[in-house]
Amino acid sequence: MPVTEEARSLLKSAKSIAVLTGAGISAESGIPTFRGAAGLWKQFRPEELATPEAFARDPQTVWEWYHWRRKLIAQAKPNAGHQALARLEQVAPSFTLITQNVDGLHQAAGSKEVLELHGSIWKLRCTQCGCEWVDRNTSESGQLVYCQCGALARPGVVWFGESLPPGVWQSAEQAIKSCDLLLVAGTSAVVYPAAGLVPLASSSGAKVIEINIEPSPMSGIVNVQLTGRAGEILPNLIQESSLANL
Ligand code: BV8
Ligand code: ZN
Repeated sequence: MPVTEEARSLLKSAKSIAVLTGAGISAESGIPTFRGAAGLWKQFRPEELATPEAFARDPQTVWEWYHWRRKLIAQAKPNAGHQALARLEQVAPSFTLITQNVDGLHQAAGSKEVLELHGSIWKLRCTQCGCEWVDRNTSESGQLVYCQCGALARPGVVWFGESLPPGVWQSAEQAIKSCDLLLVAGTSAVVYPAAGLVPLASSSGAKVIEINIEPSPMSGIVNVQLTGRAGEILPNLIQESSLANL
């Protein structure tokens, strides 16, 4: 699907750009999405794994799932979609990247400021003393990890029923309310409150461009729908010619 002239001119005239990404932008890096045909949730059910109750009930199983995902992500490289957004951050007058992903691939592609709404799979948090640290160890055989205080550590991600990190959420909302262009790439837009950022942008007066291989529940309210893979569309959209006036 070619990038339309309308999308190019919206990007060219944008003064403040916000981007919201989901698992679809990492699909071309080999990381399974959650709800697609081969999605992670097909083999598992989120309620059984991505909730504090699941971890309290069976920490070993939940941890083994995250350990399996950490090993997979550790092998993954950022793709052209991640790289195009890192380039856009360099040239846009005002730019905020908001992601639902926990894989860290935007940072690996060179994005400097990334708002991780759902935390990071590379962070661990103590279940008792609240200590949080980066842990990139994927060699162990999925053994549970413990904090220095002796309590069990958990993945530093936001599970269903848990609040998003307050500061991160506020910054994301602020960026959405003040942007004049929102790019939404690779999200099924079914998880809230993250998905609510799309109508919030639109009601705040921004134009919205959706990049997805298929329609989402938000497709009805976006200004431009670019159907195709983010790894192809984003570099095409964010090429020099579109950035002339940025
Ligand atoms: C909360 C953990 C309450 C980390 C995840 C209304 C308001 C508030 C909450 C709710 C609400 N309604 C319901 C809720 C509860 C719940 C929720 O939204 N449930 C849904 C399922 C109905 N929300 C919550 O529980 C949130 N917490 O609000 O707490 C609260 C409030 C105050 C005080 C206390 C409590 C927490 C939500 C976060 C849950 N954690 N993951 C991890 O393990 O990863 S969610 C999970 O889904 C991932 O984080 C992921 O990021 C997220 C969204 O999925 P997507 O990224 O969109 O991925 P998906 O596979 O779904 O779609 C991929 C898309 O890409 C598809 O559209 C596909 O077509 C496209 N695609 C594929 N390939 C490509 C592509 N596009 C382009 N190119 C390609 N190549
Ligand atoms: Zn501790």
